[in-house]
Amino acid sequence: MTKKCIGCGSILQSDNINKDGFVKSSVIDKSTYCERCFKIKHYGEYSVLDKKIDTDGIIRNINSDNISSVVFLVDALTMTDTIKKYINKFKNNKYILITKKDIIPKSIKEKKLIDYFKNNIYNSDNILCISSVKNYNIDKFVNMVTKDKVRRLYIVGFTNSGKSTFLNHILTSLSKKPIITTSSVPNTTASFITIKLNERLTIVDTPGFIDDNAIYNFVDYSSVVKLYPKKELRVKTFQVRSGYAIVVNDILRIENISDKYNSFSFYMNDKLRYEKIKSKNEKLTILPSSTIDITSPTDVIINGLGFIRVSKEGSIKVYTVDSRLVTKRSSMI
Ligand SMILES: Nc1nc2c(ncn2[C@@H]2O[C@H](COP(=O)(O)OP(=O)(O)OP(=O)(O)O)[C@@H](O)[C@H]2O)c(=O)[nH]1
Ligand SMILES: [Mg+2]
Repeated sequence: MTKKCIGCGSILQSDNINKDGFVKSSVIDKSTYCERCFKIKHYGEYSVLDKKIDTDGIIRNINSDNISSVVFLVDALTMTDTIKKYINKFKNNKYILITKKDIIPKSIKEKKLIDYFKNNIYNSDNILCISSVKNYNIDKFVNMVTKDKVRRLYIVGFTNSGKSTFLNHILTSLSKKPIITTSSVPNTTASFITIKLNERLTIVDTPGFIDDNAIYNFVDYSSVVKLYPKKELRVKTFQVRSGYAIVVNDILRIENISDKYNSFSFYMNDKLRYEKIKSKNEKLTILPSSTIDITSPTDVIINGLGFIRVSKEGSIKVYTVDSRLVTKRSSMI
């Protein structure tokens, strides 16, 4: 009989060490986790899944389950337009959860995030902000789906949006064990993980979608972990005169190339190294760049890092590891 890893959903196997679900044949009978999950859980090792996630297959599968609802999780720090396309692929009854509220500065109120989402990404009455880490609004959401008599709920969304962490917190709140593996590298969950919460409600965790334009495609995984904020971030604001730039670690350079001063507020990990330099200093100019014209307050999103609010009109030049990371939206704040 096939047995699944309770941490990531892979079928346990001893044939190929490089494939998902591997455990040594000597321990396969008594194993509940695959080797990769065991390493992540016990040693914090960032082993990466060697399997391409079949996003279309996942969506087809869920859409064919007509008694189901989906809850789409969105990382509050990386809300981009791409999300819209994915949400629209689901035909089921939908809920939206904006996750990781605990890392967003308290000055950005929940209503602001939700209104922004409704007006710019997807309009729905079923949107909540949550934090699994702070146990914020998790019960409210469970009560909502219980009231709506949802029988099967799929947790979907991009990788790292916090799906498995969220399900673990639901399990904990019901005095069950938080068994699912979570990590800050992409593709932690490998396959569907079905958990019957009670006679009425079954929840299914799913593998996250990969965003081709996110930072984890362009830097190594240990950097992904370091770059992302772990706690409520403190906004760093710089007044930047013409001919000056701000450099962040070895990953980002933003230059004011217009003739007036501008103001850059960084909504990203404040523990990174921020440095104001003159534009003639060539630091990081080796990276690909793009020029952005700003006509009204704009958020420049660096997909997977956070965003920079640029408050004044003018042109800026953004250098980072790949130009595909860079998009803009009218400022949320
Ligand atoms: N600060 C904060 N971090 C969170 C929260 N929820 C999840 N995380 C972190 O986000 C990272 C990704 O979490 P996962 O639960 O593994 O994400 P996932 O959506 O299941 O990812 P895949 O399985 O790859 O699709 C981990 O480092 C979590 O600790 C939250 O509410 N607040
Ligand atoms: Mg997961």
